[in-house]
Amino acid sequence: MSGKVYRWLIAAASVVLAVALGIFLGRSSSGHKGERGREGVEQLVLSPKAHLPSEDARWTFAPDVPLPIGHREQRREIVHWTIREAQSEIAPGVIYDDAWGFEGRVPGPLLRVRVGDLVEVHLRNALNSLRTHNIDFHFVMGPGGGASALSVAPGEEAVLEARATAPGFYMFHCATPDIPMHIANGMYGFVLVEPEEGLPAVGKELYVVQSEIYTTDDKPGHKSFDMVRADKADPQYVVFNGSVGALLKDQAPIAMQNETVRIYVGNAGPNLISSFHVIGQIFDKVYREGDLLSPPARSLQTTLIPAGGSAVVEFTPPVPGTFLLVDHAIFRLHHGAAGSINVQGQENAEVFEPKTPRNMVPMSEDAHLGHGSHEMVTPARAPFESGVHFAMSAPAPELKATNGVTIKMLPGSGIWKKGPMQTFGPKTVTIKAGQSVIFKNADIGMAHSVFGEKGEFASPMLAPGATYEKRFDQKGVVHFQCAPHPWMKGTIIVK
Ligand SMILES: [Cu+2]
Repeated sequence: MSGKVYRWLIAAASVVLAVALGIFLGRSSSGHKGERGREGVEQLVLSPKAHLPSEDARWTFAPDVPLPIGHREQRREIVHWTIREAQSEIAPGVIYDDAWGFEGRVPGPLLRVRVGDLVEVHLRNALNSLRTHNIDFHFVMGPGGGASALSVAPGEEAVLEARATAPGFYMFHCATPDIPMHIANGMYGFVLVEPEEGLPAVGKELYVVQSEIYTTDDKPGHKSFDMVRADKADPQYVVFNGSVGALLKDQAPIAMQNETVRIYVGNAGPNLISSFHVIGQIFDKVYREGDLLSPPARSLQTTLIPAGGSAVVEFTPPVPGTFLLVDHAIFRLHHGAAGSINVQGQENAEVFEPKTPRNMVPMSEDAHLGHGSHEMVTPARAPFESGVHFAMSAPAPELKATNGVTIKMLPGSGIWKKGPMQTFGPKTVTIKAGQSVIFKNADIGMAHSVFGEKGEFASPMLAPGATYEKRFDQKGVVHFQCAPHPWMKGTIIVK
């Protein structure tokens, strides 16, 4: 056989082999798709749009969750939302001037529909908005999740019809350039698409969204968006439901002992991944990443929630108490990442029994957050549980510095509450140029810091008992505050 013929035969054989392989792969991939595909989804038979009964969709603001739907026929669910650019109180006394929100709220609404429903969204942008906005719905199978179809200039309205083709707990957000900025400023919400048979009934459902806020300092008490910090993923605040303390104290949701609590947890980001944990609980079930089709994970302590994603967690508290929601990337506590749930019921010593009188329990490292950092332990144990430990004590006599005055962080400063509260004591001091101020952390079990609001100075984090001294040589007025607790403010007058 000549070399030429030989090469021809090889080429012909290759073609035959490739065709055969292609047929084989084609068959096996179509067979594969038929067996698995989008399991539980591909069987979905869509009722024609024209025949669907219409109704106003059910949606709520956090932390509330719309009532369950359960098994029913497919429907047309009608939503009317308006986007508003507004201000929002992101921490007590701190107003954020770039709060843009669906229905003027951060986080935006939780919409609840059933798989197979047709969602008819009417999106309006308020006339006094300064920017165009839109929505990218993660539950929508279509270009941009509907973003360009729903793009609305100030005063405009747009309408989109989109089918909920798969169950899950989905984020939606504005996707107008600069997209990260629009998300960082609060333009997000969630859609719960129930499976055909609904979800098992539980005692309490909650809607919680974690997010970061990147702020620059403007006028006193006012902050606006800081692109430099956002680009570096260096948030001033990490919060649940839009602001520091949105789920604390009298705003903490109430649940009942032995009744299952289900939390739909969204992570709007825009940068951070959440290590979501509830202190003093084990999750019975976690629908990881909002996957409502696969069997849920069981007995988890902490679950990861991607930025732009979600999880659905359930736990059944056997004893009463206050239970903290945290991101267990735990330094985010310093930035506001804490919420709580108050569980009511009877003590059950078979499950949990403190053997030492609580007021005398030291801040031990075997407490739930055993990271050896006392300020971490405190919020979990004392202030939220009883309120006793932080009963305001009379300020001790001033410590006299040799050449200056002392300002103390008073007990209870780190726990925000409505009404008058102790923070710095005294709040205002007058000194002579060249004198020092000694800041002493006199709080119990909680770290604080202090910095000049115009960047005049900044202390490190001060553990309880620690002091920080700063000399002031220039005449003038210096406003200062605590970094993790922005409601702690004071003034130094240098004469
Ligand atoms: Cu926007």
